[in-house]
Amino acid sequence: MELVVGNMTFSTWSLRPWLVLKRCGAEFTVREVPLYGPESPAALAEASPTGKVPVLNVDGVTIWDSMAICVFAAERFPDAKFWPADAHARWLARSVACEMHSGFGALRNECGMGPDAAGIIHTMVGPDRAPTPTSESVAADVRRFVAIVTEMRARFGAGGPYLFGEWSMPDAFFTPLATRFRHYQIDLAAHGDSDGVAAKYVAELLQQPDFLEWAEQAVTVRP
Ligand SMILES: N[C@@H](CCC(=O)N[C@@H](CS)C(=O)NCC(=O)O)C(=O)O
Repeated sequence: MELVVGNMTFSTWSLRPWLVLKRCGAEFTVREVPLYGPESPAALAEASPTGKVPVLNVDGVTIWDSMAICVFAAERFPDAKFWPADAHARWLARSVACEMHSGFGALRNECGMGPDAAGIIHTMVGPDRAPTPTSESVAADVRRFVAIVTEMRARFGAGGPYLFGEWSMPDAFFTPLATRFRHYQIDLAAHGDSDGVAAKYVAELLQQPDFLEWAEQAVTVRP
């Protein structure tokens, strides 16, 4: 299996399937296609039917889209238990992962990773940006994140430190978001996280051994 990713320092979509494949112990190689360079359009067109990464090359098939790759991994590696065993938790875990996949647009757009209009490159692996005031749309996204974490941790979090207790698919989808909170120094307490549950969860995501491995590879491969 080959996972084709964007720049590991800032390709948030690429991080998710990488975390999932690491988690299940799959053997896979990684090929990094540099984004935003003069050579990028041709390299992306060669690597991916959509011109976007990540894609996974497996059994002669190219799977595109991070969600499709994660669903493939859950199917191919059922012992990894990427979705919670409890049915209610599982339905909600899917809702959370899908909401992250298709939503949180203000956070994505206004707290972006990669080069911004001024040429500053924002990365998932530091250094952090000076805190800046958040727009109302970003604040709404942050409040929504805090609400999800508060509810799911209270209902399903007893078995471990992750969103549904033990590590599951939503944790892969929220890890890039955790890096945005860190990089843009967004204070979750100012967005409804009065008891610190969401901040604790974010810290947990940022210290996952697999994420730390990604971060180390990211700066080694492309400082
Ligand atoms: N929904 C897609 C989004 C993929 C995506 O936007 N990838 C970015 C890199 S993080 C990309 O390939 N950008 C290149 C471009 O748009 O030219 C997924 O989940 O895989």
